[in-house]
Amino acid sequence: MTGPIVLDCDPGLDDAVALQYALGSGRYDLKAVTAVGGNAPVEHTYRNARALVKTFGVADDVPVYRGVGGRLTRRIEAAAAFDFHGRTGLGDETADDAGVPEHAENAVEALLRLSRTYAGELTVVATGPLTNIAAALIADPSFAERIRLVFMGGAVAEPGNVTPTAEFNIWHDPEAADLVVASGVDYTMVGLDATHRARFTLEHLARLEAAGEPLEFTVRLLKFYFGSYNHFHRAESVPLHDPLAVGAALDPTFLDTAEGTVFVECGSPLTNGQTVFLRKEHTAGTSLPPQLTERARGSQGKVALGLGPRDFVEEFTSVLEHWSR
Ligand SMILES: [Ca+2]
Repeated sequence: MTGPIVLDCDPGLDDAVALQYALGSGRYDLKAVTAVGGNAPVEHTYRNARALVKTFGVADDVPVYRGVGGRLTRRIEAAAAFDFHGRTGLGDETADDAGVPEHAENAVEALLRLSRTYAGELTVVATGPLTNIAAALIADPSFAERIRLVFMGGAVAEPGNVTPTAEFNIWHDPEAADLVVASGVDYTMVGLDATHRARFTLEHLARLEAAGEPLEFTVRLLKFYFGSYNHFHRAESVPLHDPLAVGAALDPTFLDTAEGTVFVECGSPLTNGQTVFLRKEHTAGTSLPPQLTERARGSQGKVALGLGPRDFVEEFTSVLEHWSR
């Protein structure tokens, strides 16, 4: 069982099944879902998140908070991923959020409050751009000392998925991401080096289809995801980006990680949003400028460089196969 946890997400097809996985496993003490703009603008992701807790039967148990909207990064045009995640952000689904409570408290306020209630225990799993997390750190830098952060995003040796060097979540708000990894927060970056290897295949999908009615919604989401992925990347299987980050928050053996420092490129039109990883053991010998070397000494985290010994895709499929609400 995890300690208290918040899912900060931008649903988003893989955010949706990541949430369902967390609920289905029964091992996540989910205190809240916070919505952030990314795959779709925050108006959509907030509605989608509320529709998802309703669909998954936890609308009375798991409050959903709206992100602050906008991004720290103002230099480049906001870009949602409607072409990949569909017109609502959830494929062709109509997000039915009727009756799900709305809260005056926003996502940043909720994150800060929960970080105080569960100081030193709270895990935040971020599966969208890091805008909400950065906004919480700006409002209260000591937020960094009270939480553990596991985020899906970035790439080290793997090419990017939105530009040749940048992964979508980081590229969408690079300044936010850089602020977060420089904040001193205890973080684990689950980027494309790991998620591109967590491949959910048509055989896995067939197992969920065999479960029938309880998984019809999930199977529709995953089929849309397969369709988008095949259209854009010519692949016959899909990476479980966001679910893997949720899985790793509970069991780090899903990942192969290394310790070190992440820097986010925020100045180059070519490599904007690229994550640059300096391994801990290379910190002393680096020829980076002194201010970056100093930062490397002061803010280190874990970065997934591949998959670990435990098979996450099997775990994910097996949890969802047994889904019932
Ligand atoms: Ca996401």
